[in-house]
Amino acid sequence: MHNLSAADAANMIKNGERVGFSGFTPAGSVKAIPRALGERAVREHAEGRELKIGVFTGASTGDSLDGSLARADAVFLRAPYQTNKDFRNHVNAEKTDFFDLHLSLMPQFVRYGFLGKIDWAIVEAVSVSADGKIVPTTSVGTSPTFCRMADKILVEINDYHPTALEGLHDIYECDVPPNRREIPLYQPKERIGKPFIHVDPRKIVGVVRNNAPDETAGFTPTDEVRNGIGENVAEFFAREMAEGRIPKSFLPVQSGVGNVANAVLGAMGSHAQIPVFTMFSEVIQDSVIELIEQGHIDFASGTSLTVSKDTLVRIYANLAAFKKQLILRPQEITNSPELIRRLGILSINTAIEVDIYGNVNSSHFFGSKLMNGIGGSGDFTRNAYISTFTCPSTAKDGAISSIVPFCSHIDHSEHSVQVIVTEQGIADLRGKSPRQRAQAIIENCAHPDFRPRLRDYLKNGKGHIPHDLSKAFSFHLDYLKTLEK
Ligand code: 0RQ
Repeated sequence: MHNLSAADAANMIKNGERVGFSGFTPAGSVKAIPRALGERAVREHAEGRELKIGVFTGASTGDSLDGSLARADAVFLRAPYQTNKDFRNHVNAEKTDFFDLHLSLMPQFVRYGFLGKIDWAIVEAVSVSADGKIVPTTSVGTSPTFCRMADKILVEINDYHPTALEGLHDIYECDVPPNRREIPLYQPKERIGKPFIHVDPRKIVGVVRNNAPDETAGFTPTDEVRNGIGENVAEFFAREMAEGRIPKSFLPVQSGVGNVANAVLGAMGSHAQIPVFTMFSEVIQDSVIELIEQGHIDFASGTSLTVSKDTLVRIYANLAAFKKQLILRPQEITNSPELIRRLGILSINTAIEVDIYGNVNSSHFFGSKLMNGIGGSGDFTRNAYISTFTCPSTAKDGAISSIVPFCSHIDHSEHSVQVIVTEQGIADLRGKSPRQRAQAIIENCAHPDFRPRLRDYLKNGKGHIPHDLSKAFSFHLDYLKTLEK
C-alpha cells in the first residue's frame, strides 16, 4: 500500500470534487487529511485560486474536518448533521450550502446517485489489508457506501486505536430497488455482515498514518433540571411496563446525543422497576458504557462509539469483554425504519422547542439559525414503538419557554410525536385531539411562569387546531425584542 503524508493526500483533491468522509458524532472521523486540505485551501485562496469541495459524512465530525474546512472557506456543499461552531456560523452566515437529512437516508442517497458522483472516500481505519479489507475505528456511519461508490479511496490509519477493534463492526449494505430485500436482523445482538469494509484494493490510492484521538466534546455535569427530566422519562417507561403496554422483558432503547440524553439514560439505568435492557441506537455515549459496567444494559448496538477519552481507555483496557456487548453497524442499519418498527424501539430524542400541539423543533433557533441538525431523531420518532421527546421547560436561564404556541421550525410533526417530557412532568399525547394535547402539554410540561400565557393562547384560538396566527410566534418575537435592548 502506498504511504503518503497528509499533505500529499490533500494535494490530490481537486476543486469541485465531492468527498465522502468517515465520522459520526464525531467518532471515527478522519483528521490529518482534512486538516492538511484546510491548510492547502488557505494557501490556494491567498494566491487567488478556488479550492472548495463537497463534504459528505456519516454525521457530525471533529474540528479537524468541519472546523478546518469552514475556517478555510473550503466547502461548497455539506450534508448531513454537523455540530461544529465554526461550521454552523459559516452556514448561518450563508457562506456555504448545507442540507440536512434523516441519517438513515445518507447511504442510499449516495447509492442512488442523488448526491452526484462521489469522487473520493476518505476513511479512518485501524487496518487495511492488501486485498482491500478496511477495519474502521470508532464509527461506521456511511463509510461502506462511500468506499463502494467513490472512484478513489484514501485510508487514514489511526494508531491511537488498537487493531484488536477488528470484530467490533458488522458491515452490511442494502441493495438497490427493485432488488432490495428485507434486512435480515431480528434481534439487536445478531450479526448479519462482515467485520470489515471490503473494497477493490485498486481503488486505494494511498494510506496516511495518524495517531490523534477522536475530537469528542465532553459532557457538562448534570443538574437538577436534567436529572428531573431523566427521572420523569424513567418513571413514564416503568409505568408503561406496569400497565402492560411494554412487555416485562422491556424493549430496546434509542437515545439521542447531548447532555440531556446522557442524563436521561443514567436515570433509566438507576430506576428500580426498569429491568436490564438493550440499546438499539445510533450513538453510544458515556452513560451507555457506565450502564453496561453496572449491569443495567446487557448489549448496545450503534454506529458510533461517541465516548470521552477516559471512557474509551476503560473500553480498550477490557476490549475483549466489551466486544461481546457492543456492535457498530452502518447508519442505514442502526437507523433503519424497517428495523426500528420490527424491533419495537423506545425512542428518546431531544427537542429545542415543542409547541402545544406536539410539533417538535430539534434543529433551528428562531426559525432561521441552524444548531446541529435533525440527525437520526426523525428515523426513530416516525417508526418507534413509543416516541418521546425531552427538553428543559425553559432555556436561556428561564428567559424563554421551550413550550411555545407554534414551533418556529418543525422537524417532527404532531403525527409522529407521542410523548413530551420536561422536568415539570410528562404529556402523553397518544389518542388525544389537538386541544387535549395542548392541555396536557401546558399543564404537565410548561414552566408554571409561562402557563397562564399559553392557556390564554389556547382559549382564544379557534378551529380544529386552535391557532391565532397573529400571536403564533409571539413568544419568539418577545424574546428577540429583549435581545435588542
Ligand atoms: O445553547 O449553550 O449557547 O446556551 O441550545 O442546549 O441544554 O446543552 O442541550 O446538549 O442536550 O442539546 C437539541 C441541540 C440539545 C441536541 C440539542 C440552546 C441552549 C444551548 C444546547 P447555549 P443544551 P443538549 C441524535 C438524535 C438533534 C436532534 C436529535 C441536538 C443549546 O440534542 O442537536 O436528538 N439534537 N437527534 O441555550 C433558544 C430554545 C432553546 C435554546 C435550547 N428553546 N431557544 N435556545 N437552547 N433550547 C443526534 C444524531 O442523530 C447524531
